[in-house]
Amino acid sequence: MKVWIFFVLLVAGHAMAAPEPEVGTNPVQVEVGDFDEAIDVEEETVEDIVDNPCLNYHCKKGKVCEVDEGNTPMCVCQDPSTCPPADAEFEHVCGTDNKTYDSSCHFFATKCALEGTKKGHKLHLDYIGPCKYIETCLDSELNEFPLRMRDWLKNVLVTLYERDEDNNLLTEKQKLRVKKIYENEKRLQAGDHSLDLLAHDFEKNYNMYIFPVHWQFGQLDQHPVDGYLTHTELAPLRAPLIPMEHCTTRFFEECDSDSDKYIALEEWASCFGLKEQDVDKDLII
Ligand SMILES: *[C@@H]1O[C@H](CO)[C@@H](O)[C@H](O)[C@H]1NC(C)=O
Ligand SMILES: [Ca+2]
Ligand SMILES: [Ca+2]
Repeated sequence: MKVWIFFVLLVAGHAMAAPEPEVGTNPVQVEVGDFDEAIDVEEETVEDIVDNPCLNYHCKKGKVCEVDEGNTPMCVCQDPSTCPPADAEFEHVCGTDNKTYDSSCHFFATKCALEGTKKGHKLHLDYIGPCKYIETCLDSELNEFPLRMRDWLKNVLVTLYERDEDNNLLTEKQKLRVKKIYENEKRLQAGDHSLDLLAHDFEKNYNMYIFPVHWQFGQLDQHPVDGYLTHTELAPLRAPLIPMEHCTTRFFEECDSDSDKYIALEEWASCFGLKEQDVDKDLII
């Protein structure tokens, strides 16, 4: 799972900017773990002493394991100064406080220190890269966003399908679904299409977009798998996109139409233009 959000991220850089998905050249190489406040991604190293109580003791992002006087492991906030220094600008991240942090490690360590405070609760990783001025998203531009995003999701899936040979990027069930899209001769090939053409294609080939929209939701709905996306779950998609697509924030904000801070599958499907009767949680396979 991790590998594949990673893959999608690599594709993300190009996708919406240039519709031909390409892999491997995007500097935004952020693993999904970088956004995960809920689960730990620390790996054990061979040198770890066997009876180190911190071995296999998992702490969430921003915390590290330490033992207390009774040799009991516990998670404590990481001192940001112990984070590996960032060697490039693309490692910087921008917080929802519009402050640039050297790396996601620095961000989560800082957030941890604010735990329990209102400020800490509100602070999230907003996007990848240093904070910058992001243009206001106009209503007319907001409507363009799902047009390009849908087309992009479809192209990402087709690309994954084409490269799947031995990589197992898609499950067998997913492959069956994508195969139908891939083999459909009416499919709009990836390219730099006008918004009119994208809108026209969505109308004409509506069915080809149903699965990609569900698929992306399933990719993100992981912690926990409950049919709702939290801010953290949405981050792997949202964070690399914001610096390139200035409507990203507004789009996902408005997608939460009942403003409960979660994007339910129904809300997600509806903001991508799917009809209510086509929302099907069994498509998340
Ligand atoms: C966030 O910070 C950037 C860079 O410092 C600045 O250009 C931008 O205007 C700020 N945005 C907001 C909403 O304050
Ligand atoms: Ca969830
Ligand atoms: Ca909601």
